[in-house]
Amino acid sequence: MIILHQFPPAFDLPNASPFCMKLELYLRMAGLPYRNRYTLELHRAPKGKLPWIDDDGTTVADSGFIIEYLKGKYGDPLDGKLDPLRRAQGLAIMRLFEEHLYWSLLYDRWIAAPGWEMTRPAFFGGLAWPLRAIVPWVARRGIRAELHGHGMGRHTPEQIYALGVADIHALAELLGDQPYFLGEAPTSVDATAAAFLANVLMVPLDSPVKSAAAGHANLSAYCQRMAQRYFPAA
Ligand SMILES: N[C@@H](CCC(=O)N[C@@H](CS)C(=O)NCC(=O)O)C(=O)O
Repeated sequence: MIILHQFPPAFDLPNASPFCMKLELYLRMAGLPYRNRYTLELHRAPKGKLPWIDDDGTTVADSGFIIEYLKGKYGDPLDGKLDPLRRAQGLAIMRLFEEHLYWSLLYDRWIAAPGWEMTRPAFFGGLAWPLRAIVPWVARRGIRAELHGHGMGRHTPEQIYALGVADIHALAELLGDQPYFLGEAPTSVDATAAAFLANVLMVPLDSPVKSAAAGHANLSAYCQRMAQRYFPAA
């Protein structure tokens, strides 16, 4: 049995971590049975980040490597028939979400004041005093350092939002009027896309990035479609 180690759900989403939600969505899309193990214990994660899996004693970390592992062991019902061009397009779209849009979301949730007012109680409200005062401060300092290291954190707030908004407009064009990002059938890039878009559109935090996404009817409809298909009770 695949055990999925991920953060506990928050914000009425299957997961407030887009990477954790991506992997759970992939497991559902691929029809693979799994059990959730909700955890905050990053020090037990093989790479110090969530998600990771334990598959009957085999541990794999990082959503991308996990999906490659799952494809190798259980087959590839989602991407198996994609031609090289579609595969390349899927990779480029995935990287846009995970390696660029992600950083403006991180800024919005952890550094901008309205986001932090939402994130702090949602992620740390359950901690006992004095951890409730210390842990969020340490975690936020770490995120600030990561944003600085990446480079996104060196921009002004206006520039960070402009970059996120540009990503959203490009993604809306790429989806166009297709039901899924690579056409008529869902593929693994939709696990990334739906997880990230849900984490923009379905979180109670107003921001220029969310407004831009909400302004694209195709992105909102896509998000609803994926939620109804793969998380019908959520
Ligand atoms: N490339 C990784 C990214 C995972 C990731 O960044 N996870 C974040 C949550 S969204 C995390 O665990 N952060 C904790 C930390 O960095 O301390 C993947 O695809 O799994």
